[in-house]
Amino acid sequence: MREQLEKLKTDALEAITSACGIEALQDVRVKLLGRKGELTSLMKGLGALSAADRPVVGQLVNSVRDEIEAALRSALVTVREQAKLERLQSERIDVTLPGRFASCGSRHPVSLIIEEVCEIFAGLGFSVAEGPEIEHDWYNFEALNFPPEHPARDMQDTFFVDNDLLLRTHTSPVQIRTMLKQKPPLRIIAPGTVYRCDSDATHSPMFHQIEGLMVDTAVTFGDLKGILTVFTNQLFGQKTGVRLRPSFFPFTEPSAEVDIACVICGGKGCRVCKNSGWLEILGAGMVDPEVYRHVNYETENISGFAFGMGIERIAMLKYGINDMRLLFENDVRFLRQF
Ligand code: 2NL
Repeated sequence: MREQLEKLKTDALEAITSACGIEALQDVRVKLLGRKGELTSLMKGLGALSAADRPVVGQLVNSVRDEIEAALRSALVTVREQAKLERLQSERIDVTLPGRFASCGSRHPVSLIIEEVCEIFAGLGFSVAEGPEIEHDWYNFEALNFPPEHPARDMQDTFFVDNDLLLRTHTSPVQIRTMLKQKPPLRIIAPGTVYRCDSDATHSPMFHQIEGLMVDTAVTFGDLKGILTVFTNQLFGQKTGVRLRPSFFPFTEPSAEVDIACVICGGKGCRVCKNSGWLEILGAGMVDPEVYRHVNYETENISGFAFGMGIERIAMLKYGINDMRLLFENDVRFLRQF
């Protein structure tokens, strides 16, 4: 029996060493130590031994069983470690690879200026008004006192959809529509896309404008100058110089161009201001009574001013953009800078 035990031990340890994998080790355990296992059967034979041999062989069986159990335990640890190493190897990631970037959009400089101008005028009590981009001749020209033969009405300057319909050439029709719906007092600004049949290095057939209108019982040219000075100071800085020059528009009388001291040279004269020290940024004036007549306002007791500005020009001056085409190419490398 002693020899049988020795052989069983040697075979068992070899089986444990050569078993690969957790399942194979489990099979070995069952084959040796299970209810019908080899060692278990041997232990059942102990009863047949003499009373003298029984404790000695019994001890031997116990020590063989302990040895086999220890060998199984350590083999299991090794196999588990191996399995873990293999898993880590197969799941290995290269942390030095560059990541996948989620690219983020940004606001267009034209949108940024529209937003900023609307904010400034909101602070002065103006609300935003909007209207259609395809307009009737009446809202775009007739109501604004453009004479029938005015050059702006020419096919060469305006995109006509048909005889009466056109792409609006300014946002003034929005103000005409508002005045037809609403009686004074009125304080609105109208931002939006406008179209003119013109395309070269400094003109785009599609561009953006903001116009403003204030009508009340006693609005003066002084109010116009005050409001527009507050506006230019907020947009370009508190110390920006402002001046008004006489001008002409069919829809205002008197009319003026508004200049600011050149934001590039501060008024000394440079290429951007063509050595004048001034930049034209707005057109404005007191609303012509002829416009009030078209929208059925009582001309006797009311007065008001209106103004208009091109957004692309303001964006170029404010952000130091030297070519207007950059605003329409939508190159993300350009747009991301704002
Ligand atoms: C400019 C000049 C201007 C207006 C727009 C206006 C609108 C109504 C009545 C009277 Cl409904 N005037 N708008 C007035 C003066 C100038 O725009 O240079 N725009 C880019």
